This record gives sequence, structure tokens and C-alpha cells, in this order.
Amino acid sequence: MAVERTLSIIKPDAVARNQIGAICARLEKAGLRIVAAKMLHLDQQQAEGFYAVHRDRPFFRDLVKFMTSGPVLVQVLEGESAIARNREIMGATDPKKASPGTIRADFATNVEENAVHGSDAPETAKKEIAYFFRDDELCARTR
Ligand code: DAT
Ligand code: MG
Repeated sequence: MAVERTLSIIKPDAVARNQIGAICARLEKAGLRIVAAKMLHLDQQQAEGFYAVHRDRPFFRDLVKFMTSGPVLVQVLEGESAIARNREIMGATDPKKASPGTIRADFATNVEENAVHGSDAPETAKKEIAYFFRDDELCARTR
């Protein structure tokens, strides 16, 4: 096991429902530490760039529209196996398939409006963190 960092986004649906605190409580309870955070209202270019890997998928336009529909909370989480741990507590992309007790099972509306984002691998975590944060904006907390 190793201490890792991962990018988390609390998406516009959950922010609009005032669920930031409830979701952060889940992250913290899972042992993940918030080492950077900012609230942003993404513009189209930022959302398209962030989800560029999905640009040829049929849901891309709707995804960008949703991600720009309101503010999001972008965070860097740190902890033992943070990337996998965050994915585990997020649950499956489609909340209908998400295990009971996961964030998406409890907070997502559907596969499009699914409350949270989490990096899926070390390379994507590194890329996604750098997409939103400079190195000097991250505060190491795990000793
Ligand atoms: P995840 O967010 O679990 O990493 P992903 O990377 O496959 O899932 O997709 C990114 C986002 O795109 C996802 O959170 C919601 C949207 N999306 C994925 N599959 C979809 C689908 N079949 N229909 C509509 N939106 C979808
Ligand atoms: Mg993904």
C-alpha cells in the first residue's frame, strides 16, 4: 500500500442539493484527507478538456452541459490507496448498479447526474489534479 492522491469532484447536482458536507463526511470517514479544494463553475472549454477522453461518446454533449450547469467542488484527496478507495466508496457510475451505502447509491439521480467524480488510475489522477491545481496549492497531510 502507498499514500496516493486522487482528484474528486462533487458535481453540480449534489452541490445544488446542498450535499457537499454529507459527501465530504463520507470521504473523511473513509480515511481520505482533503489536501486541496476549490469551488468552480466550469465553462464549456474546461468541461470538454476535463472529459476529453469521452469526446466521441454519445453522451459527451449532455455530460458537458451537465458539468457546466452549476458550481462544482473540486478536491484533491490523499490517503492509503486513495484512488481505489475513493472509487470504492463512490460506487458504480450508474447508481442503479452502485452497492448500497456508496455515495452514488445514496446521492446520485441517474447515470448522467451521478453526484461525484473520482480519478480511475494513477496516471489519470496525476493528469486530473494538474488540470485544476498547481503543486503549491496542495497541502500534504499524511505523515
Ligand atoms: P465514472 O464517472 O464512473 O469514472 P466514466 O468515466 O465511464 O464513469 O464516465 C464519465 C461520466 O460520463 C460519468 O460519470 C457520467 C457520464 N456517463 C458515463 N456513461 C454514461 C452513459 N452510458 N450515459 C450517460 N452518461 C454517461
Ligand atoms: Mg471516469
